Amino acid sequence: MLESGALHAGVILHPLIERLAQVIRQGWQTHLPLEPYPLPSDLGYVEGHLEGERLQIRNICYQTTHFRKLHLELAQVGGSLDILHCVMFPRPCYDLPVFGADIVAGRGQVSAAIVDLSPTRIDHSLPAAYVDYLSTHTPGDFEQPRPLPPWGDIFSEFCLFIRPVNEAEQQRFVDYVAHILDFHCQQARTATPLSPPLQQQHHSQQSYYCRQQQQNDKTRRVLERAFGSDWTERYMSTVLFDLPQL
Ligand code: BLA
Repeated sequence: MLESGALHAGVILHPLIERLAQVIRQGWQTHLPLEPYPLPSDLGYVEGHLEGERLQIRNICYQTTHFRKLHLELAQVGGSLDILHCVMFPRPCYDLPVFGADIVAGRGQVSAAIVDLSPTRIDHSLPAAYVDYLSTHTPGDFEQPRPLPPWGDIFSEFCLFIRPVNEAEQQRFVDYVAHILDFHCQQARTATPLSPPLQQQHHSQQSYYCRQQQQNDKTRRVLERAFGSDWTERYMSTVLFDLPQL
């Protein structure tokens, strides 16, 4: 495995993506007892062609006692579009939200940076410790907040979705993600299993989260242009947003 966040030997991604990938991997390695996650063997590193441009994807995946899947994906389309995608899916037997982050950078400009701890409770609430932490560790104002798409009803009231306008905002985004990731890993380490009826509820909320994310047409379109619709459907439903098992 490559040691840096690099996609492939010699391929450099947008600096914000390289920085965040490093923060995420460091956070996982510091706080969580990582075990390998068996990805379909042909989907760890994939390459396709998008309108003549190469689309490369690298997946880094682990599991732990509390997380069914920790997934970091780095992608580059030709020289023009760099993507970081990260989801930490808890096992549905724990009262833990879904950590998710996405960065899309095109031609040096970051168009989207999003991070959230998304509720898995049936009433869409977050555990009190999360509400306390997120209410008291706000990231500050950003110049260009972005509206959520219709499928974004899965996100919490604390979701941060912006177009960072300069280096200072990019760094503030990375620092914020680092803080909430550390907090989340610490919370997870002490989580104890829910009663079976509650596990069932968390299971169905996680399934809803995955079904909604699969409706992101912007992700689907990039993948379809490079790999076709059958491959994209399989990839989105088995690698990006597979439904949890009970
Ligand atoms: C937006 N995601 C996007 C966009 C692209 C991708 C091209 C449009 C950028 C923009 O509107 O500025 C592409 N994202 C990808 C691809 C992958 C990816 C190809 O992850 C993977 C291979 N998306 C997620 C996760 C979240 C997420 C985990 O995968 C949030 C936790 C959010 N991406 C997200 C949102 C948008 C987006 C909310 C904006 C969608 C919109 O405005 O319609």
